[in-house]
Amino acid sequence: MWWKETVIYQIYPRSFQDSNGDGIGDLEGIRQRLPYLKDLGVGAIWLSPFYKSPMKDFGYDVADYCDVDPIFGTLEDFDRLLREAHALGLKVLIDLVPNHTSDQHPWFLESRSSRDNPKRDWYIWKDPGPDGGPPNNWQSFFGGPAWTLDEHTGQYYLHQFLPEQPDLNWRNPAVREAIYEAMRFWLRRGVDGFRVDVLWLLAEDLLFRDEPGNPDWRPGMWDRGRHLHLFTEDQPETYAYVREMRYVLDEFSQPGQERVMVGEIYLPYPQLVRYYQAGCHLPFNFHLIFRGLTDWRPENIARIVEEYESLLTPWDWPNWVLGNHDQPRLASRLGEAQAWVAAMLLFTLRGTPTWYYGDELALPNGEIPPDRIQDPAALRQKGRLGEHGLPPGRDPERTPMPWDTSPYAGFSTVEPWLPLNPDWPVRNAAAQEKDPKSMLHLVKHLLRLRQDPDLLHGRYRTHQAANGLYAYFRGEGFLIALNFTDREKALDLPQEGRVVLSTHLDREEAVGNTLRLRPDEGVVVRLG
Ligand code: ISL
Ligand code: CA
Repeated sequence: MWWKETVIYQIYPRSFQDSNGDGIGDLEGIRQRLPYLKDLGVGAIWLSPFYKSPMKDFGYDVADYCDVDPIFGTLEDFDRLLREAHALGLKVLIDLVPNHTSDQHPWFLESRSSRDNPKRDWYIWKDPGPDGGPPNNWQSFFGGPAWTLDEHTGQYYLHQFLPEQPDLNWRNPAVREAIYEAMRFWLRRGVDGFRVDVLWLLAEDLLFRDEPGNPDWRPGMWDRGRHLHLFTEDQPETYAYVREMRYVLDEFSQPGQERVMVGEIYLPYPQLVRYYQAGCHLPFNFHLIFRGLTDWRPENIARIVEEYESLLTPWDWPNWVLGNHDQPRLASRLGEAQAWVAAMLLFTLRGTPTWYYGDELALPNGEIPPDRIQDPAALRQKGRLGEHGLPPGRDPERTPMPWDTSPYAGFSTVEPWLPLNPDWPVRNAAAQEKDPKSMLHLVKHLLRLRQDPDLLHGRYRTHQAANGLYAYFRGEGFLIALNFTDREKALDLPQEGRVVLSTHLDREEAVGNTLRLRPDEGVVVRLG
């Protein structure tokens, strides 16, 4: 099945390629860069939202599910992009944002117009609490209460994100059918599936109970962390909604042409894997991001891999992620040398990897002057969404793709919406293309190598995870050895083999019973 053998490449449309000189990336820009993606060797692209939107959360506030925002182009531009991607053999996934709409969506404008409007029940309205304040203690992801009072009708509406992103009422079958119709609109056009935004937040507790306090919360951490989310996350009803979405996808699926659902789900493994059973093809596994990159040691990474592998049934296909538009850049979290090692890890684990645009250049977090901050989450609460002394907000990981040394790095002809990485004159795709020892070339080599059936489908088995070294087998044919340190290491091999790829891109050679690894080196060994 294609989605088990592909690599998904995430594009943040605002930041990939501007084609009309307004400093903001667009669909036509993405189309022009398809050859780069084909040459890189990825098999699918996922586009973050490009729907009509007031852009309060840069497209995650949708005002029309069935149209393209003029900033990004037109429906014709989308059709052309899809057609050309398909002609190159690239699948296209789009972002579905079903949990909430924009407050400017016609559904919400109707819903808020009066208490007896037929669309009133399309959103979640509640009377004020006994003290006249919000109905309960739920907090939004972006700071402050998850409730905003609508003066005109005297009730509060729920928003897990910005007040400009009211939550739809998923218990209402008419709401569900409306979202499914939007899915069909894009499936008919030919999209290969959806990355579904905040899939684990679709339903909330029907009794609207207060959430219990989080004993680990400290002042300075984000508001959302004040409570344990027993009543706003991963409610049992959600599984039924996931199943219904899967039925919609299956209406349009044929063998070899499955339309797939990739779910954004930040949950512990035992809860995460239940989404497979509900019908989600690939519930995003973010554990490397939130437990791995924060504690980059072989013992820890091996535990993250083994726990996951042990919970999957033969029907569940694994997947791995190292970065996205909500998380600091990989290269800034691990340092460049270990980012290369991490790339080798991601592309040699069992399962479908998702790669974030620019990480193939080891793009670092952008430096955003205070007067250029764009992210609403950063503007509303100090610190970042996830603490750890990380830079404020999500702009640093959303800076424009540096293509070459022409003005504005070939991204645009004017100053881009976010600043370029300061080192763009040397760190850009053209420069790395010319340098056979660049990270770009490492990624290309890895993507070609992983076409081998053992790397695609062979089972995973840990060989060693200690002493700064992580080594594992894939199928019968491969051993991958990763040096997590900046010191030389040696590893005993069970049998002889051949180094077929080093992260240093400078050796291919036979190895005997001892494999020597240089500082920050990862290698793929073909056994036998
Ligand atoms: O980044 C996070 C966890 O480390 C979250 O706070 C993240 O914002 C959340 O998981 C939801 O993300 C998704 O929905 C948001 C949107 O702002 C994000 O960009 C999107 O990925 C609301 O639609
Ligand atoms: Ca543009």
